[in-house]
Amino acid sequence: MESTSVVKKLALATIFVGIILVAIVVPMSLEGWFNNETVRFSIGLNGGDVNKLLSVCRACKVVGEIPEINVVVVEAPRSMATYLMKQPYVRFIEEDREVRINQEVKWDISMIYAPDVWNAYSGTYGNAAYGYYSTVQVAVVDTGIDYSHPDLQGAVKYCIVSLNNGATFYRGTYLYNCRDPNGHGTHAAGTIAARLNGAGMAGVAPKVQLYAVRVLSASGSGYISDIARGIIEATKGPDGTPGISDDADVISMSLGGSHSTTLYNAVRYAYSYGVVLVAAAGNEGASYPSCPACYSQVIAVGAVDSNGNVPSWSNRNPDVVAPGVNIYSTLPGGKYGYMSGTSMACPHVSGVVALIQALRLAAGKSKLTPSQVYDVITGTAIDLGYSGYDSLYGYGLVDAYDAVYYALNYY
Ligand SMILES: [Ca+2]
Ligand SMILES: [Ca+2]
Ligand SMILES: [Ca+2]
Repeated sequence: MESTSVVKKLALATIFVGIILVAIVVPMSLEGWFNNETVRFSIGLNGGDVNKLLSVCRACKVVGEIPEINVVVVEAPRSMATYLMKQPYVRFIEEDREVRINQEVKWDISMIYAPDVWNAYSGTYGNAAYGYYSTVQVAVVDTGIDYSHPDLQGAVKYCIVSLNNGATFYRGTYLYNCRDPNGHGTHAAGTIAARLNGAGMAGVAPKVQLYAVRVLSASGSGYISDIARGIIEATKGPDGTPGISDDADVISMSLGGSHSTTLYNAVRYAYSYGVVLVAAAGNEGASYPSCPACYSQVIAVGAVDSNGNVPSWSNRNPDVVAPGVNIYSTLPGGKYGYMSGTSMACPHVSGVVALIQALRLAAGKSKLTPSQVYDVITGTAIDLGYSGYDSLYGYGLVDAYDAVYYALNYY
């Protein structure tokens, strides 16, 4: 009898214990089920006694200490935080989160002080500090633009196509016709206009509007007549008439070749309507820029690397230099990549011109003329190499902040 009674009592005890265990274990294990990852905590201690902490938390692992402020860094299951906070010697407990620097703004954009323009003027002039103004547009005369790239969302407003001596011609808002089968134009467009959206990279003028002018083929070559036609159509803008606010304000040309009277006349046409022309100095290591950068109406841009050195291939005697070695920018298909050349230097200056004109208009002033823009860009460039103008750097490294400051305050 006694033995059965003991067995019954044991059985009852087991059930009782079992219930208690269920009552205690289930909520803990449920909490663990949902929230059992190991995280890092910074724990402020009153007495500085780490051993007391470890004695009540066997799952805790000390990974660091800051004795000067009485803090230990501990790895423990997230669910331990509430329990540890109740200990009398714990002052505070917080997760030791990972801090990332904002890597969206790359060295080349910082090197020309574009972020200083955004920061200095966005409070007063809003989006114009990022290159947006309703009537400011940059035409990228190139291989087209991947207008659907996540970092170029909404940037491209208008499309001009002239290929094979105009045999393929289009102007309008069906942007698919200006898609970029090469990558060169998308890369240049990103340096001008890639969005400041927390991902990828950012351009010099990360809210500016673009006109895609597709005059170079998938292989990256094109006829002079097509480039000339692209320049003229960009000057006219969507309404087909030059001299109206829908005209391109800047024409960015990351291309070059020998002199052509047709090309020169197209440049003079755009210049006469107040369009600022910017072009790559060329990559032949030649003594003078290729054309259209060779013309006095065009700002010729040579390349520098991140140390401010001019590579051997950058054509000499540019007007200014800008970053053009290992430049990270957008590529078709939502991609990114590095490219080098004066083709990459040129769009930096085009972006700066867009910032100048957008901020001039936002400040209630008129746009600067092309010759005024030339004076501002060259006059505020950071002198490098031999003092004053020299054949390597021209007038120096373009400085977006000083250029904008000068354009707003001295004209
Ligand atoms: Ca971005
Ligand atoms: Ca027009
Ligand atoms: Ca110099």
